[in-house]
Amino acid sequence: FVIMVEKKISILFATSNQNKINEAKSILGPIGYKIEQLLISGEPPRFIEPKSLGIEQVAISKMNQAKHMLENSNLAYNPILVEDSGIFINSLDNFPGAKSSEVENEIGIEGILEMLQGVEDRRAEYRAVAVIHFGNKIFKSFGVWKGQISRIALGNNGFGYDPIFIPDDSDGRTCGQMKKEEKDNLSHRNKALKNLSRHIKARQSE
Ligand code: ITT
Repeated sequence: FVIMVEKKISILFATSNQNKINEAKSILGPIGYKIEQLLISGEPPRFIEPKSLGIEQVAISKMNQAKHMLENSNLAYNPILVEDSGIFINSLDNFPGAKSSEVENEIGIEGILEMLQGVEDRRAEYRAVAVIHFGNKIFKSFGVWKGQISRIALGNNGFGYDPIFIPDDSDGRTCGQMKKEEKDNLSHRNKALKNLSRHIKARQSE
């Protein structure tokens, strides 16, 4: 008898954030994708990020920069993935948004908790924009994960704002307290990447 082995689609993820790579692997791995970090001379690409324009524009800019870096290289026709994401806090007018990684480095999650001291409205959402260059086309996809900012940081799992983000569609724990698979099944990154995979599948059956 014949065993059909479906070939995995290999995608290069242009990011310097190892957590994003790990999450993309566990989200897309089981549905037929092989995710690898894009390295140029052994280094992840360093992007100039126009943060003031918002995460969608940043993601598009990262894609343009990645394609430019790979021009004339043997990777020029490989599927390339980029992603930009952040946390948007309601009562802070969507701060830190596109600036989430800088703000995390500057004031940390404790700084955010201080800014929200005495604030009743704890609503926040994670957003991700993923862009893929696949088969000479660019596809873009969004993911939103709604939740609340906790009063104290709890749990060490995940990364970034996870210890202070309580998703609305779970049981009241922070993402920092959730198992990796629990977060990866619900997250903004899951929604954005699963959606992209639908674009890819549609493209393949064209
Ligand atoms: P690249 O630009 O190289 O991909 P980066 O970490 O700088 O890596 P972003 O500019 O997209 O990526 O910043 C995303 C930041 O948003 C991230 O550093 C966290 O502070 C926050 N963030 C995004 N998704 C998150 C998640 O799932 N859990 C916790 N924090 C998250």
